[in-house]
Amino acid sequence: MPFNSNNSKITTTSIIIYSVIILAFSAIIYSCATDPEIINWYNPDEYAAGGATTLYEATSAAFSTPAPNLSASAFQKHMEGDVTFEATFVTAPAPNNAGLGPIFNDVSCVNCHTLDGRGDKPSVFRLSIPGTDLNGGPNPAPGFGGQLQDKAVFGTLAEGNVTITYIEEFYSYPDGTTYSLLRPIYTIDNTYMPLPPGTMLSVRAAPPVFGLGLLEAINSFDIIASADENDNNQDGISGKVNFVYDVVSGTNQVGRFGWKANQPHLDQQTAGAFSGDMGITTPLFPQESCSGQVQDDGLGDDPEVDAVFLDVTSFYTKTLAVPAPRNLDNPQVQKGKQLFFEIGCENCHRQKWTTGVLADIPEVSNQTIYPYTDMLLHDMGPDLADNRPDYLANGYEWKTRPLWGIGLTALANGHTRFLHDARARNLEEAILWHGGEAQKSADAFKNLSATERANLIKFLEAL
Ligand code: HEC
Ligand code: HEC
Ligand SMILES: [Ca+2]
Ligand SMILES: [Ca+2]
Ligand SMILES: [Ca+2]
Repeated sequence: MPFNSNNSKITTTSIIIYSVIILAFSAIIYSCATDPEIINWYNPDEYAAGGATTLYEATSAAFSTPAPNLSASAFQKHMEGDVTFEATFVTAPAPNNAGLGPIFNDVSCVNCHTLDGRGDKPSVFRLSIPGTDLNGGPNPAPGFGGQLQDKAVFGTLAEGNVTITYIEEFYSYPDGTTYSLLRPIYTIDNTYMPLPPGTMLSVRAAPPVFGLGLLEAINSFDIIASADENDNNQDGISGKVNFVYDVVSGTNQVGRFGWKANQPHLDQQTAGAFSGDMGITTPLFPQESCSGQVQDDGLGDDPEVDAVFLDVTSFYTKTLAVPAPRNLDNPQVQKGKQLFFEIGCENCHRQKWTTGVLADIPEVSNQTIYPYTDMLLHDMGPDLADNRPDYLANGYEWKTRPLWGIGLTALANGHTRFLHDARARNLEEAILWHGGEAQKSADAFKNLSATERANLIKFLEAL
């Protein structure tokens, strides 16, 4: 039927009618939302936290299981990546996995990413001096580069090591309940040559590596659209996109991975780990991390692992299953979830996204997911600050961590250390360290009753 003015009039009228109906419904929903007795915070859809990649078994393998929807060939590739992720590298010459070092932080991916989950202590020590490199990234410290390698192969010196001292500080909630936090103090010792003046240090623990293909599949435009750098909506939250150098395209792209969103995609994150953390050259980073320094052996460096090895390792991190939440129908969990929204946690830990298309991986494409991150940088205040800029992230800013699977950390990783440097001994301490843009939210948490705080933690433990 052709369009005519009469037709559009009908359309206008029906829009008005629909609007009235929608308004009426909204009013009903709103009145429910304000009544804690009536509202139901249970939505069974949320069990599928990773869409079709979700794993519905809460076991110690919760972080290290292939996505159940992988095709036969994708599964095969994933299993090859499982082997390379666990491969222990050794000094060359050797028949397999040779090329470790000359300087490094650890010998395999899995040694830091325990069971594909998180480390219980810092394992990577980023360094830089004021200024930026040619691409706007951290300015390498002369003689040390962008990272302090605290281990070395025979005949080479480690660049130094980081000593951690914790000071226990005691506080109390407004209701009188006491708690303590461990404030870390970092010192760089035993450097193989003097550190350049003004060297800045950022200490980081290994985050979990499941669900990351989904996060890579989120459309850049959606992330950019959700930023609010100047806090135009005046909610006190000014999420900001990091734009970081992409060695594949030679352009700056949306940063997604690392505690400061300093890596644009998993291929580069993985190649960066081989290079910086293990001293393994790849086609993406064909030079040793100590290239140009006094300990550079001057060898051509091959690369030590080829494009296929790199690709399957990266693919592995793109295709691990996301563990499903548990007990979402529990009344205390529902109350905790309501509080999570009410005191503003969800303003940063954004519950829901729909992924776009990740080339060649339909399994993570077009999925509805519940990662609880906005993928953006936030000022987290002076207590969490590392005072070391990383591309557009300043010394106070960190990327909102995804919270999916976080309740399984004890079961799957055998510890409950959280935050970028693993200083928090449990979920409660992780919240209590929040400052800056999250100060209001953290204060609201402190002002809850003990039962409400416990319910909020129960909700996190259900994720
Ligand atoms: C020495 C310890 C260590 C080793 C070895 C290591 N990693 Fe990591 N990994 C880390 C740390 C620490 C971070 C956070 C880095 C940052 O914030 O800049 C990280 C971050 C990551 C991330 C980003 C996760 C996220 O949610 O943002 C991925 C993916 C990853 N590593 C994969 C690997 C792979 C693959 C290997 C082996 C090639 C590897 N890692 C080796 C410690 C390590
Ligand atoms: C302003 C944004 C913001 C708000 C609001 C916020 N968070 Fe966070 N959250 C972050 C960032 C950024 C990190 C990572 C900080 C770091 O590691 O130094 C984080 C880390 C966490 C962690 C540790 C995650 C991990 O992987 O180690 C937990 C748990 C957490 N937040 C829970 C909460 C809860 C509960 C609330 C509400 C009381 C909340 N957050 C409010 C931004 C926010
Ligand atoms: Ca090497
Ligand atoms: Ca170095
Ligand atoms: Ca805002």
